[in-house]
Amino acid sequence: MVTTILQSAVPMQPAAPDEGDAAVLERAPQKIEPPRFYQVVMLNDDYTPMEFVVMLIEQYFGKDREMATQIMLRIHLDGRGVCGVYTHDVASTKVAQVMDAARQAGHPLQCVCEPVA
Ligand code: TYC
Repeated sequence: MVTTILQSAVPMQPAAPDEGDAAVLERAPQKIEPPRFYQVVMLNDDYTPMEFVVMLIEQYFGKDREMATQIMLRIHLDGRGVCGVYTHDVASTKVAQVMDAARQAGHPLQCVCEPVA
């Protein structure tokens, strides 16, 4: 047995706690990216009622009626508008919730999330 031969040829010293077979892994330099944020953008269409869009913006983006109406009008006039800025998880959940609510109500509203530049 290898252990026996080694033990008899070289008297073994008890290993210090951090020696012996222990390997020290050096930490690789980490690239830490700043957290990214995503904006939920609602797109205009010719069929979804204005009142329904205002209601969605109030309900899912926490805006009061006046702000929700301004955002809705911006979307109506410009073709798209930002409803809020969130982490990726939250933004994509809101997109799914808004699209669900629109489909349930039979409207073709489209909503996307995109990284903030
Ligand atoms: N353009 C729609 C209308 O005239 C209103 C609307 C606004 C629809 C915003 C979608 O994301 C939207 N009824």
